[in-house]
Amino acid sequence: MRLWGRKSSINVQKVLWCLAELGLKESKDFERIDAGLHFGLNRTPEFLKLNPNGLVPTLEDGDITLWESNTILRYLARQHDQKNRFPTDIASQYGSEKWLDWQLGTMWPSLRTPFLGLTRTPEAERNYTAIQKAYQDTNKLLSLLDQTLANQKYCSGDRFHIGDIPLALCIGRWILLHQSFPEKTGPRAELKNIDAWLKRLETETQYSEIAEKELNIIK
Ligand SMILES: N[C@@H](CCC(=O)N[C@@H](CS)C(=O)NCC(=O)O)C(=O)O
Repeated sequence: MRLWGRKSSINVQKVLWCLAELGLKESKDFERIDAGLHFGLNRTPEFLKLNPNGLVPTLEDGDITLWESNTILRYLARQHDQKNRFPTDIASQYGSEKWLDWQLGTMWPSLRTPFLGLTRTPEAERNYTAIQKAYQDTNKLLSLLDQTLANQKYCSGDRFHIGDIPLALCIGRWILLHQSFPEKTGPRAELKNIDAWLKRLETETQYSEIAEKELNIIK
């Protein structure tokens, strides 16, 4: 397998975390090539043949080439989960699917405004009103996940699943954004079930190995 993508990308981190859960190791079980941002490579004709979007992550596995990080997680769980790390019963599987789509279609569109605004946009071009509004909207959205986690340990039941991966990485950014720019984001909602779930991820999964400890700010 060959994974294209820089380690600082949230979407590449999703894939690296999943590979780690499956016990697959860089250099031994898969090769990783730094691509994106200052590493470049992702706009070359060769790369665009693999992924016409010119984005990372992109995964090659034999004849199969995949992009879209959440799809890559689904593929890895289906194709490379030899030790039943992720439950395959229908309720767990589709419980997880639901949150994968929610992360991509609902939560990230809200959180990406403060994330890109505060970490990738030059100060003079930032729209602080939009940044704060979107951060506060994300607070409300995350209370939905918090309610689910009041009754179960993980997003799709009592076992960790691929759906937890994108959620936790986004929530890590949501926490770091508030820590780094509290006056720009406004208050961060106190969501105790999410806090407990993050602690669980730290002790029961590879989360701490992958999670960013500080915001990766590119000016
Ligand atoms: N929906 C895509 C989004 C991929 C994406 O936006 N990737 C970003 C990094 S997180 C990228 O490649 N940006 C261009 C770059 O890094 O040069 C996915 O989930 O994989």
